[in-house]
Amino acid sequence: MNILKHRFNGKRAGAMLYPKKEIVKRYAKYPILTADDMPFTCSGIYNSGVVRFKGKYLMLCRVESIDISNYFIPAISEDGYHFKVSKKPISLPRDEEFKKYTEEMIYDPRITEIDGVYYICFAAHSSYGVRIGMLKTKDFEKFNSWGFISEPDNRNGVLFPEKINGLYARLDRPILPDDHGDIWISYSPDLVFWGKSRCVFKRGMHGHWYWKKIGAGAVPFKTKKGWLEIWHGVHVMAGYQYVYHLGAMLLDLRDPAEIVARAQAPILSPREQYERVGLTSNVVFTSGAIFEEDGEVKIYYGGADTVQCVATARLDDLVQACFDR
Ligand code: BMA
Repeated sequence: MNILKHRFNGKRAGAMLYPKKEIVKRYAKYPILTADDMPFTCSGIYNSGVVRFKGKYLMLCRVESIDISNYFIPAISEDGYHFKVSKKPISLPRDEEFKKYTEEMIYDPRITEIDGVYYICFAAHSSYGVRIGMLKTKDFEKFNSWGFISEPDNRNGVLFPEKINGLYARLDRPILPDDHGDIWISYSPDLVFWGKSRCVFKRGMHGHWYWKKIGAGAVPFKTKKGWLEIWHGVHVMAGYQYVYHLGAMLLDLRDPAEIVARAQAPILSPREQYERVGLTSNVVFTSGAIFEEDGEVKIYYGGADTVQCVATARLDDLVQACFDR
């Protein structure tokens, strides 16, 4: 008992038994894209952004080449499962500001469509720290830099698909001196100037599955019960092994800094070999989901920082999971 108490740091062990029902189902139990599908030699395909585009599924794959350079490569699919990958990465803006703040790497693209314009928030690493950069495109051929919408250090930027109370809104994660942080929200009248920042969700206490790191994942989806956000939470095994899970929560429709309800357990955790073993072991990490009209949700996620996967769920089940106790 003492050992359990220590391990869970006061959390009552065995407080809840979860039913065997699996609400998120992996597609065919195999990644949908791997390094082999890419047009050049690369070490892995990570967490890709995805959006509907001209009636198809458009994925912006985050790919790391063997010299550890990062690229965004578009891929198109008719059904959301079989993707045809472009022959080359997108051409990135060449202006000095863009080069300066992305000199080390770009990653985790999240695509939000607002009025026919696609905004891609991504993490930009440079010697100045990590910031949230934003690209803008209408056709996924020409990409303009929107500039950098955060100071260092901040990432996991995700733009809401519509204005809330007359302002654009985004989730992000300012990074604290301990190298981690919490999920925040900020607002903007023009996507340039951001403020009214509030903390949405803090990391759990030691022993929770999200005690080490948390961050927004997919673009929030509006439901009757709130904005559904699929996010990631991390705990640490054996003192050093990070384990990335996916969670679900509902944010208030009019004041998304308030959590309406949150699933207590992860909705997806590393289980399959390709989620457990890779460039970074034990990672499921989402940067995008597609909400189908029939209530199915396709959750796209990177497995072990090496392969691109998809899993499906019913929207109703995800919402219900937020309320289950
Ligand atoms: C996060 C991001 C993700 C990555 C994950 C696991 O901090 O960098 O791109 O998938 O770590 O390594």
